Amino acid sequence: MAQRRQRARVQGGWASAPAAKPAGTAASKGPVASNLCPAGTTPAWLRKGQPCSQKHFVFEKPSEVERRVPETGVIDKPGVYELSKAPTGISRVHLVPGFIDSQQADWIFEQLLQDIPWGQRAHIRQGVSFEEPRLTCWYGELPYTYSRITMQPNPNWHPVLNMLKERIELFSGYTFNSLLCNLYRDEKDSVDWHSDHEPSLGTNPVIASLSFGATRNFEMRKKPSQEENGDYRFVERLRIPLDHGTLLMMEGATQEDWQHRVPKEYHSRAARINLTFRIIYPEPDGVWK
Ligand SMILES: O=C(O)CCC(=O)C(=O)O
Repeated sequence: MAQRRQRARVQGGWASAPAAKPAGTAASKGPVASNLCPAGTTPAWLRKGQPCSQKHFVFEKPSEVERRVPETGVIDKPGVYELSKAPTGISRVHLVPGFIDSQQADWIFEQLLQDIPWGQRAHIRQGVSFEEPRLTCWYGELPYTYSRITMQPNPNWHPVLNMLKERIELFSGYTFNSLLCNLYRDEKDSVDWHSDHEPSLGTNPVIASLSFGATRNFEMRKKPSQEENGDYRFVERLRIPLDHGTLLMMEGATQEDWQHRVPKEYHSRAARINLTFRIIYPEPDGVWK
């Protein structure tokens, strides 16, 4: 992909040579008082001594240095990737394509598509209500609040979800108690930039994300430093295509230092299910507000 770049404006302009000072002024005592270009300012293409009736370019230092937009990195091979070490700590993802083999994944996808009680939630932003561009369902003993939506506790785990949770626990060594399911019905469904950093997830949350169905791009961008004042133009970016049966683990400072999204696609896409297993901690009084 061609690299986009932010060009600095080169400041300067076409200027006339300084006009000769009238006789009788202090400057007129100098060696030359004429409309010839002053020594040192004569452009190369003007013959020495040629009247300086033409304008020439006066260069001024650029006000900002050229900054390149870093190229988006792609993670599409199995492995553990350290994304960054700062500011909060190590951010790490672990990509496991084929965690569920494709035949099993086909069957699981169909079961979940049919059996999960999918629903469309609405957000209220600045007094305006709008529906999320995807369907969701929450499982867990505790409620989950994100973007001012509260998903009520739902302890009725589907047996297929229980089986998947156990497989991921065996693989990762973590014990998950909650699950947010997302159904992207087609290319128009998406989730916007966000981090999974709600207080109920604790510090350095571990998220295990399992995908079924159509491949969609999971995009990540590093949060800008304080000096950048929320400007994301020059931050590091990553693209991770998540396909049928792929597991992606996010760990360490990933939620603190990075954001992620699944953008809409321009070309048609079939349905995709994403399961994000999480660990939710109860508040001391047992209720998350
Ligand atoms: O669908 C995905 O891969 C990501 C879902 C997600 O970002 C979330 O549930 O917080």
